[in-house]
Amino acid sequence: MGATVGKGVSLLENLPPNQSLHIVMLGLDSAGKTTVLYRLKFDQYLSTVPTIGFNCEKIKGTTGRAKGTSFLIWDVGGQDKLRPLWRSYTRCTDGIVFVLDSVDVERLEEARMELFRTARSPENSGVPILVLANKQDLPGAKDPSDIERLLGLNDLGPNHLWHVQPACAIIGEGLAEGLDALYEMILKRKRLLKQSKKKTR
Ligand code: G3D
Ligand code: MG
Repeated sequence: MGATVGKGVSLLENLPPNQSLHIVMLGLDSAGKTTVLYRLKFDQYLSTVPTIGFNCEKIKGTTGRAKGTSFLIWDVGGQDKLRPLWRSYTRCTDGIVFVLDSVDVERLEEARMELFRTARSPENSGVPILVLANKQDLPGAKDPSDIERLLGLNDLGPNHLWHVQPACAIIGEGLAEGLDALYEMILKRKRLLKQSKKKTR
């Protein structure tokens, strides 16, 4: 069966079985993105410095249906002067991880704006979003239902699948589950794309 890669065909549908899924990790500076990346990669806490540019690691899922699946995760610097770069990293991604500091209520609105800017850009249309509600170990951390409401995730509309996962990156809690939830959303999107293609045939 010679599949032709035509215009409008998603990258995902043509992905060979053992190739990595491309994931980009975004979020404001100091939300915990780099901590998440190295916790997933080395299963240990590594102290971080603010990321200038990006870090990239290949990670294997350890739980659920994502077990054994490879994810190539890009951790892009979150300082405001670096955010215009996000656009170039979010082309052709299979999923977005948006890391949030669950105690930083002062910057929640800023985080919401960046999340929506990313979600609404045409190249990210329909890309599933995992919101990692990080730093759940700290007193005053907002729980997932508060975060869902405060970020106004329902306003993302039916175009995006999303999920809020509580996490603590320094000990690694919630990270494998979050990756599995993202994988499930990626599979679901793939199914939906297939169905809608059949309908238009
Ligand atoms: P960034 O890559 O999103 O900019 P970093 O964020 O991974 O560099 O983390 C920023 C700070 O948050 C680091 O502390 C890191 O240890 C801390 N952090 C990350 N995840 C958690 C968490 O789950 N709980 C708590 N309590 N802290 C976390 P420092 O002190 O090095 O700036
Ligand atoms: Mg960083």
